Amino acid sequence: MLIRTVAHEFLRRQGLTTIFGNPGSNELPFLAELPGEFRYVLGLHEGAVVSMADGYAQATGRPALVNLHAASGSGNAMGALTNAVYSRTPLVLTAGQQVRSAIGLEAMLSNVDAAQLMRPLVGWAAEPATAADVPRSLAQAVFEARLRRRPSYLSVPYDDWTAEADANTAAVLDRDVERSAHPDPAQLDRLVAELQAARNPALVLGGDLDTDGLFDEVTALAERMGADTWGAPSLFRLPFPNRHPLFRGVLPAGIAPIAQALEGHDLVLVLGAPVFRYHQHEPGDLLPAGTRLVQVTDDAEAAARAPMGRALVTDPGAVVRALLKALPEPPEQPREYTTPATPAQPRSDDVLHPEQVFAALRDTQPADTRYVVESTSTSRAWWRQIDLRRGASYFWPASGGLGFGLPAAVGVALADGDRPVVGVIGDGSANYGITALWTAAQHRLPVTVVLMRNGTYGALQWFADLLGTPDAPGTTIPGMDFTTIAEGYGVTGVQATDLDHLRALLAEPTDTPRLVQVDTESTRL
Ligand code: TPP
Repeated sequence: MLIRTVAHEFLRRQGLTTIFGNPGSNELPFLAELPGEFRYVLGLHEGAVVSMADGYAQATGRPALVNLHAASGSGNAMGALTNAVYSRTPLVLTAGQQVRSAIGLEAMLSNVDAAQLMRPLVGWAAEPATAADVPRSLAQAVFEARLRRRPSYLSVPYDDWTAEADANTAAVLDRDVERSAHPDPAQLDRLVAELQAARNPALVLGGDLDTDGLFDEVTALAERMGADTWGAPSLFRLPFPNRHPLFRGVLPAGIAPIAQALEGHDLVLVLGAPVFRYHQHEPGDLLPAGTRLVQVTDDAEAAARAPMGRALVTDPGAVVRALLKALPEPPEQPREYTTPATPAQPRSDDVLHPEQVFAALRDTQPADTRYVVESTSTSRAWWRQIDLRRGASYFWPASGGLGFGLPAAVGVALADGDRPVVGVIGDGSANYGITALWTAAQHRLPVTVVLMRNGTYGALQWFADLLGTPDAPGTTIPGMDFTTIAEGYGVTGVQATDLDHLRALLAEPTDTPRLVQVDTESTRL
């Protein structure tokens, strides 16, 4: 199937079969082979095209589709677009672009920076990075226009339309996005019916739920459903007790491993998370064959850009509470938290395995400790050992940009003196936020920084294996002593000499900042 065929079918399913346009050469491949029910309404200047579409959309109460010619046609449309912006008309503007290989050399009719041209007026503008992403981007343009009630704009290189589409590209055909300020009773009834009809539903929970204080309520929901429960990939807050018997872990951040993890589930309910925050490129099917996905989020942009599934854009907390009311209560069962595995051992005696460090934290720190974690290659070890049973216990750099951890640990400690705060910080990461130690010292904050010194950018070494680039430079960082750096900022710095020493250090409560440096084995994610 061609990309064009998928796009036409998507537009047909969305009821966008009337195209208002004024064409040029770049648009012809999109307009070719239009299915019979499409109608093309030709306007003789783009201002008239946009205003016709604006009137049509306002009178039908639905989005309208506009097709413009490259930069010149888009430019001509701008004056008329100002009306659509202030009437909040959901116009979906598409424009033809030169073929990809000709944009950089500015062949005639290249729209040099297409998205930027339109940005002051439209709510969302883009040009897909690859042909395979055209159908999803078109869907995003449609949903953005609907959700924001503002025109959106998509520029498409014309050679994309005749590229071959794969099965993942076609997943967009089944997409739909609905929005309501409060969950609509009909939407809720449908969701409850879907959950009850599902043979083996799964829950995927995102960081937003913890931000919204829903930790206990989503735990009750998982128990009510008896559902296998995952943390969303690239999880920045933990919304569920990680040793709960229903917890299956944090989903890996690759396409193929997510589909593998969700195998056997006919319905996946994603609450308070994007679908999905992938990281490493591990291509594969988006979902197991036959698995349906429903996303509930108040992040309209995340709903609009997802590659698959149905989305309800509404308050996830209200949906959780409504589901708790609607789903029957199962017989009460004692909650038996799972026991962590025995920590892995290091290969040499002069370092600790990260799992030993995390087990030491688990055993020595009070149960209500808050952790800010920026130690990138140790996340598997972390989840294998730690035991977090309360909300607002875990904070992680949500974009993957280092430099959050150490300063955020200081911020968390400043916010609330009632709960102990531990920063778990890699020796690479520490350098991006090290000056926060000075602030901690000045405010005499009772924060503990556990500095994991493995002498490497471990996560990059993991990536080097994945990408087949083992000779890339810049992944080792020997020769740093954070105890003396800490002292320089006025923070007590101690080196843990072995596991017993580390445990003894951590067992001592502190009312001032301290940095505990521990030499660790470089492990893979
Ligand atoms: N610069 C910023 C601001 N953010 C980034 N994510 C990177 C660079 C790339 N990066 C990702 S992980 C990483 C780097 C440099 C290594 C971090 O090393 P460390 O904190 O020691 O953790 P390890 O991977 O060794 O566990």
